[in-house]
Amino acid sequence: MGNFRKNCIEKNLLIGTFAAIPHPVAIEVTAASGVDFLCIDWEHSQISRERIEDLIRAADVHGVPAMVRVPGHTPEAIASVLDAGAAGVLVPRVSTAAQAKAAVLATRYPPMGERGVGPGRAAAYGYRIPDYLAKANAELVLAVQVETAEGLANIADIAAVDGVDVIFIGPGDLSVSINAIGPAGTEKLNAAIETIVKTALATGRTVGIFRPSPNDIGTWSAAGISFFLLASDTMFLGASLAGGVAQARQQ
Ligand code: 3PY
Repeated sequence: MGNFRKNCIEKNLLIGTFAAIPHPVAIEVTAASGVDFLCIDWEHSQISRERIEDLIRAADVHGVPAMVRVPGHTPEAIASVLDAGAAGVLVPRVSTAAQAKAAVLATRYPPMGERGVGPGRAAAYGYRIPDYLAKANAELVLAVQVETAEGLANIADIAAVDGVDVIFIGPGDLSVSINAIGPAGTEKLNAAIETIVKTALATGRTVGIFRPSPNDIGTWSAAGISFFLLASDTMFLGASLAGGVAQARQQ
């Protein structure tokens, strides 16, 4: 099993960030920061499929596993980024066990799943297909994103689906979906997150979450979350630059 999936499954602390800037330079800067992994955000950025392959290539140069958040549930999108060499996929808006099962089928080769065999970058463009087939099911990470009221209600069934490695919580969408927005909704949102964490951990799953800042990683880590996506390259760039400009103006 590859180290990235092993670390996920063993619930070792993993700190990553979303990559939303469509250029390999941003990946190189991110990779040099000490992150354990990164997640190229195909769902919420202008990154194209062609560019994804270049971004994964840049992450590979630095030995940082690069997974991809796909824009939906289609097996074609999932297979496409895995063929490009992604270390795993994050599938958004998974709200039922059937959707989680479909994500497993799209991610894993038979007999675990139904992923089609393609001569992509992951398999040295075709001439290392047998090598890749031998290790892909064991090494690729499948994270499903639970971020709706329906997903919260179905969390026990979603977490019970074999082949899902990480239950990943999207607090932003979840807060909107359960009407727990802003400071007034914090208690309700945290209670929902705790329900997801406890239920997923009880079935042995690893739990992940998006956090916009590092301030409360310790709190959620103590609650059992081990897989963190901390903001994004664009968020870090904006916050750091805004802080620097503000500091410069004070002098
Ligand atoms: C959420 O918080 O809902 C997310 O999708 C984070 O990217």
